Amino acid sequence: MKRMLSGIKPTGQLHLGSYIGALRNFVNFQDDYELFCFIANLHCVTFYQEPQQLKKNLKDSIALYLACGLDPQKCTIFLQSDVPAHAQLGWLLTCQSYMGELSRMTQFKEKSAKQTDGITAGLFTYPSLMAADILLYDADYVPVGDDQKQHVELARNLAARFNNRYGETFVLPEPVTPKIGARIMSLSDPTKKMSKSDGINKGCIYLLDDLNAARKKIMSAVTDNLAKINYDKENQPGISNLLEIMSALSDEPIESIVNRYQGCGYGQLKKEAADIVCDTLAQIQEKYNEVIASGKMEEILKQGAEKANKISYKKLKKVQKKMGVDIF
Ligand code: ATP
Ligand code: LTN
Repeated sequence: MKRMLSGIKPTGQLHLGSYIGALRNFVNFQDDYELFCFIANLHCVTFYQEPQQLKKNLKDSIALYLACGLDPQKCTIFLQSDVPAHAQLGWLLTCQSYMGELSRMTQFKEKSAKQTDGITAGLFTYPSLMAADILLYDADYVPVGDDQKQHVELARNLAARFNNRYGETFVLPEPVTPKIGARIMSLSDPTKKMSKSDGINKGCIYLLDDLNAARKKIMSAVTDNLAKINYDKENQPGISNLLEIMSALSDEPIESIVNRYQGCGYGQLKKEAADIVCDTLAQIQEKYNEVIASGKMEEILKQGAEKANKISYKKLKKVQKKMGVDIF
């Protein structure tokens, strides 16, 4: 069975973009791959996080992993900081990474441009830690949204560089992005990615949003004045985004939705989109409440970390031996 690994970095609450672009696909993959899913809490602290809020976001995202259908019997779920090999290999791979390649990372350029109170070294070296997350487990595939593809490609380059220098050590990973929904756009500005950095903005639907609030966000989504329903990302980004959301959540092909809506108004399309989104949120939220009440999260993470520690420690030792830092 091929191995697959992915992580989510809950610096805020998880939203519809992270669900459609990533989380939902992890659930579909867990039957066919040996899947590792972790919460990237070390990645969260590249800029200041209020500690109590961070704790809450981390707990919520584990509960949401389970609520969305990840099954601890089928996949390994853990917290990154419970597995020390991530930070250890992260350092060794930072030492294989060049300033030039890290400076070219789009996410670094975007996030550092927005940062007003100091850019941390962690924000800069973050992709080397992400490479360690992936390479420790010999993951063949890494399911991510569009914005993370470049980081997975860097992990692949670092793996190849290491193998060349020290001999065959790492599997070269491949990013896997969904055909529909790899980049869900903001409802208030469909030229930008839906993102939790939108805060309480109308552009982002959080998985734990009140259903009425979520419905209002869809009903007030920015569209255009062309008065036709087409999938045309360039000229009709708002309508195309709603079509992608509907198609991803209902599994109905985009063309079929477009055909059903010929001659209809945007209000009708938005209403169906809102119904589909609210149904999805309602199901997730019901399960989320059950998971929180069950009190099982701690044990699930403990078992996940045990398995992850075994695999990753072995890999770390192998790397240290090859590099000559381990002497006996
Ligand atoms: P944000 O930009 O909202 O801060 P992020 O990408 O930094 O989000 P995560 O919550 O860790 O942080 O993202 C988890 C996964 O969801 C990643 O694989 C990412 O590519 C994907 N993802 C995030 N936003 C979107 C989006 N708008 N559309 C599709 N996929 C997304
Ligand atoms: N960088 C990712 C989260 C992340 C990840 C990973 C994803 C950290 N380590 C390893 C896939 C594989 C993000 O910001 N969404």
